[in-house]
Amino acid sequence: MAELAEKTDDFLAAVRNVVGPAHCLSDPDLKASYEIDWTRRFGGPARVVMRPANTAEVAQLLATCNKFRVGVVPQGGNTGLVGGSVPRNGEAVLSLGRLDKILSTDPEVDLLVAEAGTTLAAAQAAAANADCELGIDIAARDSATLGGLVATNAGGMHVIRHGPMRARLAGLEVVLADGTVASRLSGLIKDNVGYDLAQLIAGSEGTLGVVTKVAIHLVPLPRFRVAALVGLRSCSRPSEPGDAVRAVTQVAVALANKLRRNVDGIDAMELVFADGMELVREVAGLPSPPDPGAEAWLLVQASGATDPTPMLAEAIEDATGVTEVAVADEAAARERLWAYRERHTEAIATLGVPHKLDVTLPLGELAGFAGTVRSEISAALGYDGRDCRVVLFGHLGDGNVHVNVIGPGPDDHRADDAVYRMVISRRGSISAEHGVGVAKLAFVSQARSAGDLAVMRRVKGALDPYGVLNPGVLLPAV
Ligand code: 2HG
Ligand code: ZN
Repeated sequence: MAELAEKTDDFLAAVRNVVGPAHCLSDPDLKASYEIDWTRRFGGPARVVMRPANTAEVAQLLATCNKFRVGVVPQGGNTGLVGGSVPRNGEAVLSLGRLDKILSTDPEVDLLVAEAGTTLAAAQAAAANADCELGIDIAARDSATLGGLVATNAGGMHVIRHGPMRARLAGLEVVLADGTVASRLSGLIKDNVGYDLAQLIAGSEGTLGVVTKVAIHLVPLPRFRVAALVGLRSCSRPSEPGDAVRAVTQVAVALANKLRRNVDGIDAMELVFADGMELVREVAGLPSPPDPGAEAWLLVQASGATDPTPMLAEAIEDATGVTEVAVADEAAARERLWAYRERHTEAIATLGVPHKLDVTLPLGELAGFAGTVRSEISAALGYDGRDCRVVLFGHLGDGNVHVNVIGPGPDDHRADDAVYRMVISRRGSISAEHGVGVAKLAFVSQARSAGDLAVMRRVKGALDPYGVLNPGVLLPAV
């Protein structure tokens, strides 16, 4: 015991030596905000919170943690929703918040290079100054950081046009568990010399290294951008609970398919349902949407060098199930339409601690899933499910639906398990864009083949032999 205390003292002294006492937080009040995630479902005590100022300090800190065999949880804006960026049991938190400099923005080669703790909003602003954009956007843009977006391979609103974060990634700098710094930031599109470092790290959730710099491909700022919020009704006569949701989801999927075929430059297609709309309007005090009595709304956005409005209007006009439409081409008006979709997360948080089940379904399975997910959750919870609420919304264009379940306690996995089982049986993915974290560990071995998992474990073992990087995240214990 005395030996352990001595070791801990030595470890803390070594950390203080690297970052200075002001950035080595061990006071419980100062550590508190780093120890719990945004949902309040995940978290635990941190041994210490380390706040390095640059790559060299990150490298020294990781070498120290490796030497003392102390687990490290990298943390950016702490907007993760799967428990992957908060400590579980006495790990050291490595906060990247001070690495927040934009290093270059070059419209000639369409490249932005920034430190990993830069917020997405700051990077977006820098890109806009150069008449470009990043091609990636999420509602948590003001807090979420580039390093976290890479580590989780975040998705968001524009995946259908520009792909997830790994598709935006032009290179990175990463620090390995032993303090080795590996860097590839040239941003060249054709650069085939061996393994792709950036792609290996993207989606590795802090288990292979800590991202310290990120290079992102930019896209030119489009001259025209238009958003339309489309009210939808299915006109079905439901006989079973869930039939109405299934029917209107089918209407939305059919409209999305039509838009995809007939409108150039679609950069988002998002779906919200009547219950979520009502909640968001109440919590955020938003005005009536088009057709306030609609069963669902599709928010579609298109952009390009020519005005996409006529093409969009023509495609929507005679589509089945469309009731009323609001169209906005100017930025502030577009934001007002986006608020109905983007403010779902905060509105749901007012109901309690949500279970956030971020899944993808093949588009042909989406309506069936949406129609039955509530009854499957009720069946899994039995009597305990009587006060449970389920809110669905998401990125319809890529089949990514956010199932939010409010009611079960944080450690009650019955609803989660029921939803993941449904997703696997429908050939979907249990982890669409938020990552696996600790929330989905139990399902990783069903979602990946044995060979696939063996590769992941060997890569992990080679880069982090003592298992200090984000222990307990992504890879289930053997
Ligand atoms: C979004 O699409 C985020 O807004 C959060 O991925 C999803 O709150 C959620 O469930
Ligand atoms: Zn999302």
